[in-house]
This record gives sequence, structure tokens and C-alpha cells, in this order.
Amino acid sequence: MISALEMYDPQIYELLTQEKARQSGAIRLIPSENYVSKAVMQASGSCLTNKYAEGYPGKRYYEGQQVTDLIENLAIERAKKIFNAEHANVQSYSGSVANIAAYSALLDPGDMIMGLSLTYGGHLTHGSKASLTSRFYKSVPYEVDAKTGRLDYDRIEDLAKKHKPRMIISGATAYPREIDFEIFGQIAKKVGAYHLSDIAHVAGLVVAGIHKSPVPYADIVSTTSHKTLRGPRGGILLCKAEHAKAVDRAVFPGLQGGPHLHTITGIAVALAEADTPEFINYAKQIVKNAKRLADKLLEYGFNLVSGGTDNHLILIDLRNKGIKGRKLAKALDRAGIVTNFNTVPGDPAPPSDPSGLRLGTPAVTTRGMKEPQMDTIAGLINKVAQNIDNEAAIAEVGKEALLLSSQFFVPEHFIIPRKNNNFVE
Ligand code: DSN
Repeated sequence: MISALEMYDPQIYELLTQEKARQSGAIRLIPSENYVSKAVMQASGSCLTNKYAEGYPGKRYYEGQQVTDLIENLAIERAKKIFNAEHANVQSYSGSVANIAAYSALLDPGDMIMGLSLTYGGHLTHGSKASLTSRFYKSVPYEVDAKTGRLDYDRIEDLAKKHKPRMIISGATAYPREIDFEIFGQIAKKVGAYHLSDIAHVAGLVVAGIHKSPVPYADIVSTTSHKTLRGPRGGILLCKAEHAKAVDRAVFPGLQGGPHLHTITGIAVALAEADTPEFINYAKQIVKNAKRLADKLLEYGFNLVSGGTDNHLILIDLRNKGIKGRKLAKALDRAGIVTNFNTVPGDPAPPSDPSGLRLGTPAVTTRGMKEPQMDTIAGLINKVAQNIDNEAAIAEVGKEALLLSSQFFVPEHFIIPRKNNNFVE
């Protein structure tokens, strides 16, 4: 059967077909990416894309909410359950918006925030110079120790005592170790600051009980829904009941109009999936895979920031290999191994051409890959690094990568064959 999309817009249809093929052919190692299940994909691409619902369940500014209220309430209750939180807001369009909503819920413009510096593994919205967050708020970033690659909680406490920020942000986008959210909570209490914990990267590990949850130690917890948590792309805020009103108001009407209900529907499904023994096994395997990949990369002489990993993510410092992160990421991409170049702590090189490469195991774990496949992947990465200027060798690695990839199921795997649709120009 020819799909409506194929009939109406063959150009977009063709491009989507190519992207599906790319996603199923490649070994995807970007730590913030994953594959959603068919059920999540169906829910996200549902008729809810047609609906406006400004406000919250029971208090909407548009009629016709007989079903939407039930769906959003389900998403809220599921989020509260799996994160053991007093309140959840599932409307943020993204993690960035969720973070900005958290600031505006508790802070005044000009207040000071203290988050991990972008080039040391923090997120843009944690007060980076490049982000609006540093224009609305004074930002005093903390760093990881450039030698150990780890957070130094004593130094963070000293910095907090010196600057007395109104909010301390825990959480990272390129930190391979478990973060002690309890200590962050204690530091925040000592200096009278709020504690926002951004668990976008490790939310799935937190739900599975592999990493300690920040929920008891933070005023607000923010997360995206699409990384280890394996939902569609959106943001979730969790908080104590005392901040519920402020958080809800900050999201709507503070920052957003109508919520994306098709996304919230997909999030609801993903949260149900996360509340299963299968999800816990998947999350455990993510970490096992990352550790094994890290061990093998170490054997090949790669320097890893902090010497390894406790989570889903590995940060390679390539300086001893004499290759820049960007060059290696591009060569790997040509071989069908998809990563991203990244700064390393204390990087002398700029973010546009940094010294590091960031890898993660959520997507390959979703496809069912385990430790033996991590050995193979490490070997392929090493081959590309050793042959960085040899296109023929990189093409050979590409064949091996495709062979490995073809042995593992992709949840939303369907490459729709092109039809001979001669009724479309
Ligand atoms: N979420 C970030 C990442 O880690 O890829 C980018 O915002």
C-alpha cells in the first residue's frame, strides 16, 4: 500500500526513508540519542497533533479536553510514580525550556546561578555565556578537576560559600561519573541556595535505581524525556508540592502557550515502559556496555576523562593520539559510527574543534547489543583512529560496522520500499 506521505510528498517521503535507513544502518553512539519503541512512535505521531490545550487538566482555556485531560493526567501520575516525586509537569517543550522554567519559578532576574561550565561538561542552559541564561541571571560556573576529570565537591562548596548563589545546578551533559546529588543538596542548604538537578542524561538510570535519585535532595528536578528515558523529545519537571504552583505557572503561561499533546502522549507511553522490569534490565545493560566499551578503549590506548565511566557515557581525550575530536567524529561517521566531538575538561582547543569525542551506549543497548559487540565497536573506533587519513581503510570499517548493525533489531525499523508511483509527478 502506498502511504499518504509517499503519495503527497515524495520528496519528504524519500528523505525520511533515507533517514530511517541511516538510523538502522549506523552504530549510533551519541549519548543523548536513542530509539523509541513503536508504541511511543505511534503515540507521538497521533491525532493529538491536532489539539490545542492551553492550561492544565481541569483548567483549560480551550474546550474539547475530554480526552486530553485524561492523557496529561496519566503522564503526570506516571512521572510522579516512577520518580517518586510529589509533583510533575510534563508540558515543557524541551529540557532547555524546563530549565529556564525552573529558574523563573524560583528566581528573580539578576539572581546568581551556579552550574557546571559548558566546556567542562555542563549544559548551555546552566549559565553558559552563549546562552540567554547568563544574560538573565549572573552565572558563576564551577568546573570539574581538569586532572581527575571529576567533580571536586569541596571546591564547589568553597565557590558556593564565596559567591552565595541563589541556585546551584547539579547535572551534566558530558560527565561520565555518578553525581552525588545529596552532597549538592547539602551545599545548597549551607549557602541558602535552591538546588536544581538536571538529570536529562541519566534519568533512565535514576528510574532504574542504578544512580541515586536527586528527588529527595533537590527543590526541582528537570529532565528531558528522550535520552536514557527513551521517550519522544520533550521536558519534564519534578518538584516538591511547595513549588508545584510556581513551576506550573512558569511553564504555562510563563514560557509556553499550548502544550504539545502528541508529545505528552508519547511521554506517557514511555513512562509506562520505564516502569517495567525490562526497562531496568535495559538500563543496567547500558552501564555494563559503557563500562566494557571504556575498558576496551583504554586497552587501545585511548585516554578517557576520569579514567572510565559509571553511566552511559564516555569522554575520550584524544590529545595523546594527535587527532582532533571533530576529525575523528567525521571519519567515524563516514564509517557508519555516529558520535559527537566534545570539549574535555581544561580543553585548550575551542568547542568548534575540540580535543574530545563523546560516546554513549543507550541506542545500541536498545538494539540489544551487549559486551561482545562493545568489544567489536571499540576495535572499529580504534581502526578508524589509526587510519584517520586512509579513506579505503575507513570504508572497510564501514562494511564491518554495517555487518554488525544488520544483526540487531531496530524497534522502529522499517525501511519502506519505494513504490513505482507513476501518478505522482
Ligand atoms: N542534551 C545535550 C546533549 O547532551 O546532547 C544537548 O543539549
